[in-house]
Amino acid sequence: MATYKDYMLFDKLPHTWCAGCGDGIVLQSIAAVFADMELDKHDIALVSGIGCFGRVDDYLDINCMHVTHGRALPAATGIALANPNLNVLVTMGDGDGTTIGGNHLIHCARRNINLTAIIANNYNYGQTGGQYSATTPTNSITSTSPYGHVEQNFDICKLAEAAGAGYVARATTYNPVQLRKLIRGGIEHKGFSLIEVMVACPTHYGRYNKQGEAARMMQLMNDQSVSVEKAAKMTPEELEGRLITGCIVNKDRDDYYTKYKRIIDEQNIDK
Ligand SMILES: Cc1ncc(C[n+]2csc(CCOP(=O)(O)OP(=O)(O)O)c2C)c(N)n1
Ligand code: SF4
Repeated sequence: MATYKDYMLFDKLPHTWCAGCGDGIVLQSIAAVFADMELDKHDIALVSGIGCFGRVDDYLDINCMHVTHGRALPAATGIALANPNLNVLVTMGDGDGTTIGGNHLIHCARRNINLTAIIANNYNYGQTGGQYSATTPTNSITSTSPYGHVEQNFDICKLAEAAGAGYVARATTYNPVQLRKLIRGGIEHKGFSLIEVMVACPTHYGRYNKQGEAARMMQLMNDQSVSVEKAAKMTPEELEGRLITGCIVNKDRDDYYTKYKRIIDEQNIDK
């Protein structure tokens, strides 16, 4: 039986992430899902953008493409449309996926491209020194908001749902068992799927906001978490500041390729 180790490049270790960074937990979870699903390496394509989390592809023994910051989704869209049989994954930080690349995110969801986007949300630009991103919570401190962040932040899951994503889920690195289940659900879903993973960046976000060491940051994210089932019985006021975890949206809608093919077939257009 395959294990996560079969999908890893151990000769590339030790990794470059800081001690306590949550990115490694997500990396291990992705590799474990490949093993759980017994995926053939040739049937997987993973595209990542630039950033700390973007480095996951360095350690995976599968077909990977490392592209420009913010442009992982368009590159992955090309791959998914050229070969609809591939399991296409896209790994991005919150800066990559929702800030510079936010436009691609909403259109990928709207078009329902058959791929799985995994966004590691550490609330800041980790790789470049902890600047604020589109998900940085209001009032929090970053290297570019030393007096407190004035902007309102995106809720990534709500954004994806509003843009039409058929599968939307959130997990934290405190609960890798759930994370694995949700990533698998995303890969099995036909159409655009998005999994937001809350990860600790103790080096920047945690330090600026006095959240303590990585273990405490993970405890904090778990304390903030509330399951989809419990959240359904809570008021908007009670949900203020909470992280809803689990599978938030799961509905079928024809993905782009299927719909396109049907139109071509129905009109008997010469391919
Ligand atoms: C087009 C472009 N703009 C800016 C940068 C500089 N840059 C590299 S990584 C990064 C932010 C990374 O933040 P995020 O995507 O949240 O990932 P993290 O490092 O936090 O995992 C930026 C701004 C770049 N490489 N390319
Ligand atoms: S800077 Fe933050 S996100 Fe980047 S490796 Fe270090 S802890 Fe992780």
